[in-house]
Amino acid sequence: MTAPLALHPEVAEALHAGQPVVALESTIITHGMPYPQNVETAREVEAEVRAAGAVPATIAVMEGRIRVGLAEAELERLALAEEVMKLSRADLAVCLATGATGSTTVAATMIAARLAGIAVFATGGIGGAHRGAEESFDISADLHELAQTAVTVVSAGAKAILDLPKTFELLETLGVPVIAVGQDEIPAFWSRQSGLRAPIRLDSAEEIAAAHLMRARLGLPGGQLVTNPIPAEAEIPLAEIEAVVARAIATAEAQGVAAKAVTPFLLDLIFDLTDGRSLAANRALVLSNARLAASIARALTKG
Ligand code: PSU
Repeated sequence: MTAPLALHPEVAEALHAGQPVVALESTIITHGMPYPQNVETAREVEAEVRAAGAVPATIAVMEGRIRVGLAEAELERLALAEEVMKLSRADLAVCLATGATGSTTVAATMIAARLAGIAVFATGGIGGAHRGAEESFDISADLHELAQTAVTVVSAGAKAILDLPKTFELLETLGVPVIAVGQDEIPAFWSRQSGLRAPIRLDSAEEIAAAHLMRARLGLPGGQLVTNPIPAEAEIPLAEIEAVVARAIATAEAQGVAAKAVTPFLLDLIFDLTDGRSLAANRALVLSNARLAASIARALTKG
C-alpha cells in the first residue's frame, strides 16, 4: 500500500533527475489571503522559485489524492473554492478518504513533502502557541510536525498574532533547530525584530543545507525551522503592528472565534485594520522565503 500521491510531471522529472524542488503550501491561498491576491501571490511565489533555479510544487488535496504541483487552472480553482478543509496531521487522511478538497497547512505540507521526497518547503509564518495558550491549550500542530518530519521549513518566523516566547520555548523543548538568517534575532513575520534572540544563526544556504544533511546522518527525525526576516522595505515595525494585533485579538475574543478559525479571522481583520499593508508585507515575505528555499534546495542537490 502506498500513499495516494499525484506528482505533477515536471515535479516528478525534477525529483527523478535529482534537481532542486521547493514545496509550497496552500492554506495561505485558501485561508490566509483574500481573492484575487491569494492566487496572484501563489503564482508569483512559483515564479520566484523558478527564477531562483528550482521547481515549485504547490501541495493540496483534490479528489482523493495529495497533489504535488498544481496546474495554473487548479491554483485558480483552489483560490476560488468555498468548501475547502484546512488540513493538518489530524485530518489529512480523512480528507483523502472522503474525497473532499483540502488545503495543506505547514504540518500537512511537511507530511506530503516528505512522502514525495522533497526536502525544502517555503511558507509565510508557521502556527504556534496562541496568546492565552496556558488556559486554552491552543497550540498549532505545526510545532509537533517540525519535531517529527524531516523537512527544512523556510518561514519569516511564527505569525506575530501568536505568543512568540511560548512558541519558541516549545520548539526548544521539542528539539527543533530554530535558525535565524542574517541577524541574531528571531524575526516576527511582519517585523524584522521580535526581541527574542535566535538560538542558532546561519547566514548561508549552504550551511543550512549541510545541517539538514547532517541531521539525516544522525538519524534525527524532525525538521529545521529557518526564520528569514522580511525584507526591510516591506516590514511593519513591531511597535506599530502590535497595537493592531491586540485590537484584532480582542475582537476575536469578543466574538468567540476559536480553534482553526482564529488565524484566518485575525489575518483578515489585520488586513482591514492596516488598509492592506499587512497583506503587502505578507506577500513580500513569502517571496523572499521562496528565494531562500530555492537556494537551500540547490545547495542540497549539490551536496
Ligand atoms: N503563512 C502565511 N499565511 C498563512 C499560513 C502561513 O503567511 O495563512 C498558514 C499555514 O498553513 C500555517 C497556518 O500552518 O497558517 C497556521 O494555522 P493555525 O494557527 O490555525 O495552526
